[in-house]
Amino acid sequence: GHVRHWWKEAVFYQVWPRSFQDTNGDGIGDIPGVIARLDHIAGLGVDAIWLSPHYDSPNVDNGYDVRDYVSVAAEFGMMADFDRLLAETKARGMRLIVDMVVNHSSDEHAWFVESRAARDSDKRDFYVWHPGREGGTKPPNDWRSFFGGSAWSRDATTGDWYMHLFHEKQPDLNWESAAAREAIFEAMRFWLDKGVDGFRLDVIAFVSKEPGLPDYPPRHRKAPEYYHADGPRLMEHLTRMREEVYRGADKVAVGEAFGVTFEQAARLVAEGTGPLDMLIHFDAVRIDRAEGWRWKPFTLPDLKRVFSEQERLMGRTAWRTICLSNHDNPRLVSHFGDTSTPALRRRSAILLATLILTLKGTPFVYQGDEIGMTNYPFARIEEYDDVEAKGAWTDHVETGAVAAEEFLENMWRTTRDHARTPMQWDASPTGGFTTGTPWFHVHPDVGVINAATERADEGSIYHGYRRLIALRKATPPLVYGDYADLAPDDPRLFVFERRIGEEACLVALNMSSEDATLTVPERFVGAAPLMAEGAEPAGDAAAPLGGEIMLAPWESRIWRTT
Ligand code: TEU
Ligand code: CA
Repeated sequence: GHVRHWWKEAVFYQVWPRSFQDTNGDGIGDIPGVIARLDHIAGLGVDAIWLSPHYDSPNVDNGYDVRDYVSVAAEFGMMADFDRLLAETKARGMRLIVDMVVNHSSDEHAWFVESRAARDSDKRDFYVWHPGREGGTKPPNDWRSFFGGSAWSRDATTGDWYMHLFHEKQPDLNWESAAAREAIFEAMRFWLDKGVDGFRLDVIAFVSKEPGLPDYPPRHRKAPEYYHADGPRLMEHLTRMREEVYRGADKVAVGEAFGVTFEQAARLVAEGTGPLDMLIHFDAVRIDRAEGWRWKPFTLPDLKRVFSEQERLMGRTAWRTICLSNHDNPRLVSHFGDTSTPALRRRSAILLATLILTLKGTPFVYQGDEIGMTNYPFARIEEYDDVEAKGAWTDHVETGAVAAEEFLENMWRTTRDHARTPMQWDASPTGGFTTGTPWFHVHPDVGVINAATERADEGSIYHGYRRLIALRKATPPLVYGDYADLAPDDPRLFVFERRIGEEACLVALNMSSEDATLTVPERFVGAAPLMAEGAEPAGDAAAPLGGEIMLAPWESRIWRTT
């Protein structure tokens, strides 16, 4: 079985500080705001917080462009505020991990300012510089930025080109340089020395670039993330990071695994030997994604197959996360649930909570999903904030390749901006997020969907999360149990078991808007109900399990062998 670790048993809650809670009326969430809302987070029973970037940044990519790795953004507060956040988090029995964005920095980072100044600058090799093709006028290769355009920009000072897999204001750091690596590691040690419990490592699989910087191999043109995530020195760089930064401490390293296959993941997080502890996978959350911003339909069997494949390839030798929403993806209930009526929204949100808290892996809850926040009704491109949305618009609509209407339909389904509207704390027009003008649109449904309403109602989504988190903690098979899908082809039901020897749980979720019949596997006949949400009639839920049972639309149930 799996070796026990705190981070395998923990439930994480992600805070995206810009939109969490403002305390000084400037319309921007801040660290004192996170502190003010710690009881909301702790009230769920979560164990750890992942704080999205809190560093000084020009905010081209909302903090994922770091100007100074050992600072706190002025708009978020001061270092003393961060220290207080850490202390107050620990005082509530929770841990805190911070986001490290070290595949790239901001172009305004002092390292890059120095690097670009001259070819013989001391920091030249901190970044990836290359002369252009065709007399320097064309980029060194055909790599694309994930935010649109080429992955290379020509710098006027020397005429050389620098690489940026994201925005041109996010130059890629050169992990081939020992001095650059050491500078990165020093910044990481600064936060560990303060007492943070580890890192979420942004696009960490991209740090090893293909030597010689060739054009994309043809098979990788459509999804270059798989190419960038498979550089030849990735394992070496991460192993060195583990040794020099973590130094054996029981702190967690959560890698973001954009472009990492399950086979590769099994090596990166191999129990006991992998340089990382777990990875945030994209296979499920991007199940409905064609390339980039394009949406494509999916079926429930497609989604279920992801988790079976993961069990097959990562099985008992590598740990994983369950992350079906974050600041880069649509709202959980809009994405995978049913928002057609308030009752179905509530029921399907609780079903999705059940799913992420009972699948195998460490669950990540994203701010606002615990109160059932939904996608924002973006209509025009001007209403978006995200650099990714704007870059895609430039590449596809402004070039005439795609009609505006088609683009906007797809973008609405896939945009990261859904996750970035302010937290809805109460029913007031700014949702209690700020007393000033919010930096980004407050969702028009704030009068109905907000934390105050949720906390006052025992049957709410918030309390559903709270009960499920408690249930998970009290039920070992839900943490360490093996995973098996019991009805992989069923188009409506997601039915799986979690098992440690004779001790097992059966989870049955009706992920459809129609009734569905569950044929109870022999070994679960007589099992005791642990949880029932949305059962009709409610009385049914208390009976021991047997024969066939009917699940109402978006009903979720859990049983345990006795
Ligand atoms: O995101 C990784 C990433 O590349 C995708 O998740 C991204 O959302 C995009 O859709 C790719 O098409 C991480 C951060 O989570 C994200 O917020 C940053 O913008 C990105 O890295 C760059 O730092
Ligand atoms: Ca503020």
